[in-house]
Amino acid sequence: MNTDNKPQVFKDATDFKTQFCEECESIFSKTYDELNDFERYYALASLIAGKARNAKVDGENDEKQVYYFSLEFLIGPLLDNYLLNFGVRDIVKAGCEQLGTPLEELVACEADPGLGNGGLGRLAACFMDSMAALGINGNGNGMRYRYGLFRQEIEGGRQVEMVDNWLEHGFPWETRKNESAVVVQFGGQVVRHQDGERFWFTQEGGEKVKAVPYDVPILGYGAKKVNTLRLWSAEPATEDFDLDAFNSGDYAKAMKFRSDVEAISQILYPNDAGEHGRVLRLKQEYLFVSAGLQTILRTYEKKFGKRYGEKLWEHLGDHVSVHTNDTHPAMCGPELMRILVDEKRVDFDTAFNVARKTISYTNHTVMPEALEKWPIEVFRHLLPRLYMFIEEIDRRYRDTLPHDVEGWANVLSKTAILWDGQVRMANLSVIFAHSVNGVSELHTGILKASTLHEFYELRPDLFNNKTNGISHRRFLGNANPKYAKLICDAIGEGWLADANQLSQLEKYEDDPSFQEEFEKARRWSKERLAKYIFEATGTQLDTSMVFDVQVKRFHAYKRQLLNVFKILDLYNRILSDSSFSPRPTAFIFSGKAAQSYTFAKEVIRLINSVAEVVNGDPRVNDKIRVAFVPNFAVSSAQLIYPATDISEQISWAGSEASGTSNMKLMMNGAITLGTYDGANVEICDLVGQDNIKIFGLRTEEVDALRAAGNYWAWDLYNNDRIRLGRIIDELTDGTLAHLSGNFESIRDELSISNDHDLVLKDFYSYVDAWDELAQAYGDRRAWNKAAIHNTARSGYFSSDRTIREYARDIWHIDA
Ligand code: GLS
Repeated sequence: MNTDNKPQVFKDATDFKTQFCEECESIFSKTYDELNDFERYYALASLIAGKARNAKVDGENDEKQVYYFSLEFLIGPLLDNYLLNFGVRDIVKAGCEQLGTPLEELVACEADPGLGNGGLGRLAACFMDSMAALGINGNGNGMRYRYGLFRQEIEGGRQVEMVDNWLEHGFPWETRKNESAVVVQFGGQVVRHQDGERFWFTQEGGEKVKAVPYDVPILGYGAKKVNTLRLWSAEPATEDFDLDAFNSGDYAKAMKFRSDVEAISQILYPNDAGEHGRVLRLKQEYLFVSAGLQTILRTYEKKFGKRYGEKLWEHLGDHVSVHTNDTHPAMCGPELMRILVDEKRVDFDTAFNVARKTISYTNHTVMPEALEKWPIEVFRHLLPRLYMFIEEIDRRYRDTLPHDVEGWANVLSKTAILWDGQVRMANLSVIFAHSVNGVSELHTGILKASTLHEFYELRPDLFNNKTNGISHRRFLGNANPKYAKLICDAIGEGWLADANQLSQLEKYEDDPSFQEEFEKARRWSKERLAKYIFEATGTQLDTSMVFDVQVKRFHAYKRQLLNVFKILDLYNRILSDSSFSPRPTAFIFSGKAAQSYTFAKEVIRLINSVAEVVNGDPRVNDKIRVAFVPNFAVSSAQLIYPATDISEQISWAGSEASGTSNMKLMMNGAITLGTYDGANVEICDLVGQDNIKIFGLRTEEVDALRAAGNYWAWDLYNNDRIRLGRIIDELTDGTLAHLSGNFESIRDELSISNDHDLVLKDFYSYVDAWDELAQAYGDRRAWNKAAIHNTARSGYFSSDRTIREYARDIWHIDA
């Protein structure tokens, strides 16, 4: 696939081979033939990374700089994507073929940087791709975790967490920038100084940490723009160590300071929409916020100092946008003020207005347990000067909150930053932002109506929706090569730059020869996935079966348990009714559960136990199979999406802010089986009711059910001992115990929480919907038509569209 106006990277395959072989020799001092596949991959990635860095033209324009602050960037492997973006994939493929190693094998050697948990981190990576593709000055600001999210292995059905040493063999895409290191300060005391009328504060003592940036070039499609993802690493600010301890032979003590500091960038917290509160996490948050802002202000001052003179800082928001991805970078507001007031001598009010003009905030969840809070004592101890700003902003906020607001006390209790001994990060984020957005229509509606309702009443103009999007180039162009080629052959390559052009596929939906090619591409992807699953797990899948997929983090609200209940129901019905013959289906799961999230880990164990029972039972295993793919990551996701027929998006309505695997799967031609939740609602609007299967309670019904307080889940159990009741019994009666025991805790959770996640409540509507959808698969022509229709309507979900909206409405730039 070529792109117009691309810089010429390789003239042809011969030129590529020459450069590639030279790179091999310069890095390893060995010839291409002497290298192993990993070394060849490394040399190829280094060659492409070098070209990406060289394509960068610094200071090329005066347009606004966007800084996207995110604790997570789940970038995934870059090589194949950059070949696509440079427009040299075909040349490189041919060259590699001639040299004797297929490109796919080199691509498969790339480590998957686990620098994110799930959707939120991947969204940040898709946004980086789109900003570069659209020519926006988009700078990523995040953390360079020494160890990524754990590597998941399955032992005896259980998730086992292994260290993810993703940097072990080096990361050819990054460059360490010693000269750009900055110092970040923790702890100590605040000291007041006075000189005549003037007074100021400094933070003395405490711990000084050196934040060292590692830059990764972000190459946009067509290679017209190269941006930077800057990831910070923590190091001791001085080489000092405890000399007394060292001299007395206590080396561990002598080095403790170093290891304490390095711990800050050691690990990514494995929480996704939940669990927080560790001091180390707060340190991470402050480190990347402070280091990022110090750098931004330095660059801005250099560039605009002369132009604006005294008024320099008042113009910051005209040239810089700081976007905060969730509450993790919430300290951007007070930290920007701190630097402006303490170091640049800007007055307090001006600094606050500058901060608010510059900063915007995206909320990604309505789960109450995920709205970050820190004990004031912990916060003040670690960040004494920053805390003074927060306290003062909170005091002024309370003072200015109009007393005639209806329910004033309630509004204050919901919106103040400091409350109940805690610093509430979501409120801090809102108070410092000129824009607050949700990530799907439904989610933004919930923010306005409940989560942030009081803020919305006070400042409706702050709120807006930006429905999420995904990189269609990576998740269709790279991930699904056969289908992507078919699309290119039919409608040209324009869709890679402009995803709306996918709508041109509508005229092929019913075309028998296009459908036939579509089926072939799907079959190829299914075989590729089946091979991968067999190698990873030993589970054999028949590619003529429907591939029914649920891949995402494990969380109660996402209801993997409901999916398992459906599989057990099918199992029971096949065994008890010889005339029952469901559409043969392979149920595929993948995803990680946070280490400390016992319930989610038990659901993983349950899936593996069900797989053991079902796959080993010849009475059913030609009708249903179950596979759990370990260690879900961007790379394995790219194998799974293109092979999916049914996309399971079954969170209870009102729980999933948006979801993005729903978009990736529909784009690849999967049919969604989902609730009316998150972005499923918008998928439904776009594809039409005939091309999606919706089931279950709607948000209003869920709210009404919870408000009425008269739902007794166990009535459902008692009323149906044949289907639902039987499944629940099977959790504890030994049916599933062969691998590693029964599942009492799941049963207990269902009963104690009174089915909080509505697994029992939505069970029948879900099973019926699945039955109907799976039966529909039998009409191949109608199915393929719907599948292609899904792809044709998916252009809206390109992150290019999302980023255009952010640019226009929030950052105020043309794109
Ligand atoms: C999440 C939400 O749970 C997802 O629904 C959403 O798609 C994603 C990106 O906006 O953000 N929030 C979160 O904390 N993790 C997520 O994946």
